[in-house]
Order: sequence, then structure tokens, then C-alpha cells
Amino acid sequence: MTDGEIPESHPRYESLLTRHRIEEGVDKGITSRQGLIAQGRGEAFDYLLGERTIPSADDAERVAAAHLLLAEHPVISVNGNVAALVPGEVVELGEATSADLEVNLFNRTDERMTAIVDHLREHGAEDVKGLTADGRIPGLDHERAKVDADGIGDADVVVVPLEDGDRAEALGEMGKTEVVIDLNPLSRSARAADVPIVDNVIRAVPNVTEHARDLADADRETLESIVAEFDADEALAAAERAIRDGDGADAAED
Ligand code: PTJ
Repeated sequence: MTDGEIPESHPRYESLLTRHRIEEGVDKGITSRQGLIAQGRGEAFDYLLGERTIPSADDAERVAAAHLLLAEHPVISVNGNVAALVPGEVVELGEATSADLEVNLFNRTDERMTAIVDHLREHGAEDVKGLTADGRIPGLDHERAKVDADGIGDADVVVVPLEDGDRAEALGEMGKTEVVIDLNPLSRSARAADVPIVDNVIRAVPNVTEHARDLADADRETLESIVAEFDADEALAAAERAIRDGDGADAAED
């Protein structure tokens, strides 16, 4: 099955497309097998949220765009799931916000690093960081700590979609502003974030790009007030309410 063979009219189109892309990512050596498990966990939360961008997530996506536009050196961290699900979309987000892309893996191997860098280049990326690995995130064990000194090492704002909790916390402790995209509002990553986006990466990344384009001509004062008004705890609480109230599951029912 290819992307084009899933009928768009299918009520679970997006979910089937996502599964297909992740499977293909594993076949290509981009996504780890653990990525399949992570995807399953994410899907369960997405189902409960109604497989839609809830209003609080849309707000967070706008705030993320404002942070990226204000940043001196924004970097988007790309792992095996992100590369499989939204390769072209992260390239577009990088272009819209002048952010670097850096491959940073939980299960790091040279083969996966190279496969992901090549995959991003095929989707239009010019410069992809991550292979130099001459910087370290303090407080993490060896492989997960590897970053480029002039990439995530130097960044003031980092977007970390589908992150594992330890690394999200360690990046936060380095004083970087962290935007986390994670469908689980209870995860340590979401809780460590300055801007937690509780939404599927497949919807969140293009929506941050759209907000960034919309805010491209905004002055610093406007961007700073968007950032200042954001309440991360309230965003997490709103997502948890949406899940507990069950409105979402009705919307996604099939
Ligand atoms: O490619 P690697 O080696 O860097 O590994 C990447 C994974 C994702 C396997 C690794 O970071 C991992 O094991 O992550 P966790 O601890 O399973 O956390 C993944 C989080 O992402 C979970 O909280 C899921 O709910 C969430 N998630 C899964 N799929 C999506 C998602 N969030 C947004 N969009 C998704 N499509």
C-alpha cells in the first residue's frame, strides 16, 4: 500500500496514513522498531482527543511559532518517527522560521543517522545537522547526549517532537526554551516543556508553519506578548480535560 492507495474518504484516513508511513520508515531503516510502539501509544491518545487539533493545542502552536520567530538560533530536532511522518513538513517549518534541522536519536546508529539525513535531503533539506556530534547534553548517558555543538548545543529554542522524557528534561536544564509535541499530556516530556503541544505531529508541524507565516510580519512586541500570555500548565490541563470529558472519543468513533 502506498500513501496514494489509502482513500481520503476513509473515516480513519489520517490514522491509516500515519501507520503506513511509520511501517515504511521501519522498512527503510529510518524508524526504530520502538518507534512502532511509541506510535501505538500516541494513537491511543489521539483517539481520545478526537484525532483533531484541540483549541488549546492550536494556541500552543501559535506560541511555538512566536518563539521560533523570536529565537536567535532555533533548531528542530528530528528522530526516526518524525522523519517518517513529516519529513517535508519539518523542512518547510525550518524554512518558515529559519530554524536548523538536526537529527538526534534515542536509538542512535550510524546507519539510521545517515538514512534520516538522506531522507530529509530527498525532501528538500539543504543542510542537516547531527552527524558531527561534537557537543554533549550534560546529565545523559552517551548515545542520547550527542548533539552538534553548533546545532542543538548552541540553540536557544529547540523543537523536540516525540521526545523521551530524560532528554527533554536535560535539554530544559540547559536553559533552552523547549517546544515539545507529544500526544500524551501526562508525559514527562510534555511536562518539562516551556510550550507543550498536545497534538499529533502530523497536524502540529504544518500548523506551526502556518502560524509562523501568518506572524512573519509581526513586530517583536507582538511576538513577545503572544509568548508572555501563554500558560503551559493550563494548556496541559485543557488537553487532559478534553481526554477525560470524552468529547474527543465521540468525534473519532468509527
Ligand atoms: O528515533 P529514535 O531512536 O530517536 O526513537 C524515537 C522514539 C519515539 C521511539 C523514542 O523517543 C521513544 O521511545 O519515545 P517514547 O518514550 O515512546 O515517547 C514517545 C511519545 O510520543 C509518547 O508520549 C507518545 O504518546 C508520543 N507520540 C507518539 N506518536 C505521536 C506522539 N506524539 C505526537 N504525534 C505522534 N504521531
